[in-house]
Amino acid sequence: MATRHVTIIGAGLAGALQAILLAQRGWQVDVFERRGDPRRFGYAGGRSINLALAERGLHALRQAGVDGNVLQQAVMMRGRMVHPLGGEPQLQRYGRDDSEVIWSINRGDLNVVMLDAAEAAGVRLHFDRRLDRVDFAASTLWLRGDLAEHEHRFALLIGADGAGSTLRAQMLQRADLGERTDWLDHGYKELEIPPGYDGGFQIEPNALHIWPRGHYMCIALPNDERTFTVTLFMPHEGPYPSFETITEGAQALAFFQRDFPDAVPLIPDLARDFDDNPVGLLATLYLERWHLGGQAVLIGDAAHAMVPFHGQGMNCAFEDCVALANHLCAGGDSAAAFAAFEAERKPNARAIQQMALENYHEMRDRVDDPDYLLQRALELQLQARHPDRFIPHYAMVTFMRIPYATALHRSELQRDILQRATAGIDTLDAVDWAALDRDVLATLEPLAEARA
Ligand code: FAD
Ligand code: E0Q
Repeated sequence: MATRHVTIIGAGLAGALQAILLAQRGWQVDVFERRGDPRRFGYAGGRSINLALAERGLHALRQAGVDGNVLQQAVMMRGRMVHPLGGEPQLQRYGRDDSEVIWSINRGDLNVVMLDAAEAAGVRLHFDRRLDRVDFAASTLWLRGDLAEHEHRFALLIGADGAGSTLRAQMLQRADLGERTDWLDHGYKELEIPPGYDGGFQIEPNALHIWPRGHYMCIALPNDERTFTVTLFMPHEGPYPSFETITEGAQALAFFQRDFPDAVPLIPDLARDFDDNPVGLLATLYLERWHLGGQAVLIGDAAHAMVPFHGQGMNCAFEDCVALANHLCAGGDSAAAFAAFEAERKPNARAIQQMALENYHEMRDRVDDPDYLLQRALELQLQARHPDRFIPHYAMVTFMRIPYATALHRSELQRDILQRATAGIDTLDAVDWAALDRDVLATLEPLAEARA
């Protein structure tokens, strides 16, 4: 078959992986990236930002053959270390054992591993090239970079240019994509925990740390250079504490001394980090249509940005890449491939967007609540009793690759079961196991993908 050409906008997480997967299957791939080459100039900003990589994303990296190089630089996270105000931190394991864990990976390191693999697979990477506009009728686009304008003819366009996608804006000028953005009224700020005096991690490395405080929270993920990236999430506006009432480093320090006292000695440059780093915005982006005929399609955040509270945005974007490569290589024309891709992925993106919103409430307000802990303990018991039917919500999202929509549907059924079983009781000793087993068998079909 003749060589097929594709042009990808964005060499971030989704763009780089999509490029590898198509080049490995014989496609000629050009990728245009607004920023400079992170392998030459360091990753944008130079700050260490990390992400949680889970089974969905890891499986996609396996398809591209880069999982080994990525995991080498990752830090295992066994669970959530919850830091209550005035109490001792407690580890809540994510899974049943160390086969059920997630990985903290530096965004820049991950990008560099994938860019190297893309080049090795024959991808042509063009840095300092920002998409400016597209003429779909003439199959031509224009990029800016190095103080000049560059013209490029394309056959197929894939938009992996993130939540603020320029390609999406250009597609919107041609067609109504049914776009809607729901801004979250909370934002975030990143801070850093450096290594201790001995050069080691200052707190437990193999965990995702959370300081839940009701309407706001902090989290910290480990980096392999023995630092942690701390993220404070809180409302933009409104009464103290908010980004409106805490605007500078000195105020942030006083706020941390009040609400996160155990974190203060860990973050020596807290006030300066707070002043230097911007407040990040968070939103959910819904699109009715992800493609323009057979010419252009959106993937990752460009198609379905979500709030970060389930740690699944990148994982979902990586699943998109595998799905799109499969549809494009299935033999039909590109319009059919894009339509099939959208039909497969849109319901699943919607499902994880919803679960991500729900997880914010859970993380900031419920993880240190006795009722929540009772339900988590009961989930584990039910999984042990019915391993093929009852799989905890977190495990379906994080350790399995069943469609997100299936995970959401089963989670809703399970939530009802848990509520029926724990109504009016405060210890597992009081559970009516015979009735509960009947409820599970009647409510949940067996799941073929389940692991005993
Ligand atoms: P991006 O990673 O944003 O990449 C887009 C690329 O396109 C960039 O390189 C950009 O420079 C380039 N670009 C943009 N415009 C143009 C243009 N006009 N021309 C050329 N290039 C352009 N996900 C997880 O799975 N786990 C987590 O733990 C997690 N934590 C998160 C924490 C926070 C605070 C946030 C905000 C997000 C988090 N996410 C997490 C989500 C994750 O960051 C995104 O889902 C992921 O980066 C999406 O990848 P992408 O390739 O679609 O977009
Ligand atoms: C994970 C791993 C930004 C972020 C990333 C995450 C998670 C959370 C809370 C946040 C969800 C969880 N979680 O612990 O349930 O599993 O990625 Cl805030």
